Amino acid sequence: MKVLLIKPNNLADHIQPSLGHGYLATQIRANHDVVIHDCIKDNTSIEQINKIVARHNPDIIGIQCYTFDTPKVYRMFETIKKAFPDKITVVGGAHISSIPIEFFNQFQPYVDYAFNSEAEIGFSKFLAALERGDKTFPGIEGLIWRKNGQMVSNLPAFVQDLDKLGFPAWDLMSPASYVSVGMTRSELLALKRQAFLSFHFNPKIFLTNLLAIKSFRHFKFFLRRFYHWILMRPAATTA
Ligand code: B12
Repeated sequence: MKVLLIKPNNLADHIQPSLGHGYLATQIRANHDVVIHDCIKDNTSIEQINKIVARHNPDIIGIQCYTFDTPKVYRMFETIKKAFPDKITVVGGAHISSIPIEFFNQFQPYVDYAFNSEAEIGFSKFLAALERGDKTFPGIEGLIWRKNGQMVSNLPAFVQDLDKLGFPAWDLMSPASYVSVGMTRSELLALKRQAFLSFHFNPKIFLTNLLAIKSFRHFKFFLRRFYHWILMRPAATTA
């Protein structure tokens, strides 16, 4: 089966490969084709998502969802399902792990399946069951689905020996491609620190930061740091 894992676009100032997708890909790639698409890195809008789906033509589309992603992810699934009703849609991530049933309910009718909590164990079994045409999903850890109109939620399983998981599938996420958006981890940390210091103490550093801006996205990131600093400032002055 072909699986497309998507990280939704969002305003977070962390632009990094998704560890969750990387670990999932490692578990399933021996038996399935896997593509990981990061909408943050590639700046993919909701309107553009069907082009990505059409380009890769997967059987299954999985989207990672944090709570603050929820409205966007809902619209992404809606857009995809309306254009590709036969494709299987799956959601996972921190939000669904915190309120699994409510969230699955909220995403009807555009999401077919969801995973509660860690999915390394359950997701591989789920794909194997789909391949066999077995829709009873016996004992598939963490799976949430509808059975005869009723919602069914399996208990999640947690990996005991993390070393057995191997490494995330870095080659499918191409960490080097993240450099072009100006957000390596070291740059991010350096920028955070410099931005914080510059607004506090030194207009020269502020200017240096401004001059170092490489792209419009970098500029927007810089503005967000400034905004965060404004939010932090009252607490910092009272401390
Ligand atoms: C490390 C980390 C980060 C790293 C990201 C690491 C990465 N590149 O993936 C950094 C520092 C970049 C980060 C940033 C942010 N984070 Co963070 N982060 C974490 C932390 C500590 C661990 C997450 C992790 O990597 N776990 C290991 C991986 C393997 O697990 P996972 O990503 O959850 O994926 C598993 C399952 O969720 C599931 N799954 C995930 N996606 C999918 C998709 C499908 C289809 C399926 C089937 C399953 C599935 O299977 C995966 C494998 O088991 C968690 C806290 C926690 N203990 O979980 C917070 C956490 C996830 N972060 C959180 C937040 C809020 C953020 C930010 C929004 C912060 C900010 N203000 O900017 C940003 C958003 C970044 C973004 N780009 O979207 C919140 C999310 C809360 C929520 N309810 O949604 C958490 C839970 C912390 C908290 N308690 O508040 N984060």
